[in-house]
Amino acid sequence: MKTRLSLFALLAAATLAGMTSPSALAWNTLNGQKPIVIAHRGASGYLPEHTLAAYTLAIQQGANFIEPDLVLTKDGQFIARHEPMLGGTTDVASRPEFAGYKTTKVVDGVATTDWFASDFTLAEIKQLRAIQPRANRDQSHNGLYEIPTLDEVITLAKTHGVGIYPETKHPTFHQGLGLAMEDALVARLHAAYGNDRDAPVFIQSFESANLRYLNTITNLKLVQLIDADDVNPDGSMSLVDPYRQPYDFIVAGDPRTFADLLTADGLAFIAGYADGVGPWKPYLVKTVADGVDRTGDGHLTINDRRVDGSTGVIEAAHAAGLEIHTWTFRNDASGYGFADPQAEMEYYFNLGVDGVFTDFPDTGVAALAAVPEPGTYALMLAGLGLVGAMARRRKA
Ligand SMILES: [Ca+2]
Ligand SMILES: [Ca+2]
Repeated sequence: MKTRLSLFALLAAATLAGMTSPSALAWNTLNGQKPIVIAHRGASGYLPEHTLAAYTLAIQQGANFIEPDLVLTKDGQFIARHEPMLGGTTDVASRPEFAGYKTTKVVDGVATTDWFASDFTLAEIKQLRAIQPRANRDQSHNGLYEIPTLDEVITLAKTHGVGIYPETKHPTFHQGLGLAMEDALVARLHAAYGNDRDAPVFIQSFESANLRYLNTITNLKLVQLIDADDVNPDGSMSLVDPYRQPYDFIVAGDPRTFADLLTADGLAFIAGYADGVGPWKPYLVKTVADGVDRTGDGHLTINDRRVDGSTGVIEAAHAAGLEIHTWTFRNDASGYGFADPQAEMEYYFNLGVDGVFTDFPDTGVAALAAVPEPGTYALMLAGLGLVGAMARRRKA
């Protein structure tokens, strides 16, 4: 008995001295820090996306970062919208005064007929109200909220002490309209946060050239997003235009696909200008077809595949010195192989991602809380060691 107690004390001492695996004492992330929960377009699962109301709810739910996607108005003002088109997320279609603004533009090679933010002044944008774009989500807040500017989002984030994670949307498209995003964005962010790598700011983009340019004008952290068109029935990634490669690569004649950017060479390229990489989540987790009908609908589809650990992308990104933030986690549409959206995020946290984008920040926060804090085991052993030592002392 005495020997066993001493063993506990020894183990505890060894653990505290860091002699055991460092992974038991720190998060499995790039720098051993706790992962972050990024509110994707705000708490967009609950309220119309990219509104101050949706961002505020995300902050109340415990998100570490709020995400404004950015497009430019005719008068060069940044507003938070997922697309340069306004038809899907605002009430513009029901505003006869703006009927004449409906037009066709080519966005990343695709002819698109809609109302475009770049044809509206900020004053006109402020007359619109946000709507919930997903039919399966709560429509009762439609028509209540304005479209926020970047400055309004920054003020909100700084007031509440959370970070911001702005995305430059379609920079090549904007450039073609004579609306360059990068210098203006950096000027705004430096004014608010300073030119500081440790500021609570990540700038993200699906394009590469604009991030490479940003790297020459700011120390703020940059993240290369990695897209795909779909996942094939065999679990492999489907790469079809315009989701096949960064649009600036198409313009420049660079043949590399998004998948190519996740190879060792691709990650080394990204590490030359960015601090992190943001792949769509199916790039990160292996799935296996094992004949089990997990959805119980009598058919075997990609949704029935069993998840089987890391594809190696997380480890390769970390080896290249890159943080890895993945997307998008949704309570009303969990990913292949997962029925429970919280369990899905826990799985990714356990694999070592540095952050997750979710429309439901409360579920993200719950998932993170459900993953055992590193060091818990060491503290438990230390506690047992202490109890053992006290027991021995009483006996003596
Ligand atoms: Ca985004
Ligand atoms: Ca099934």
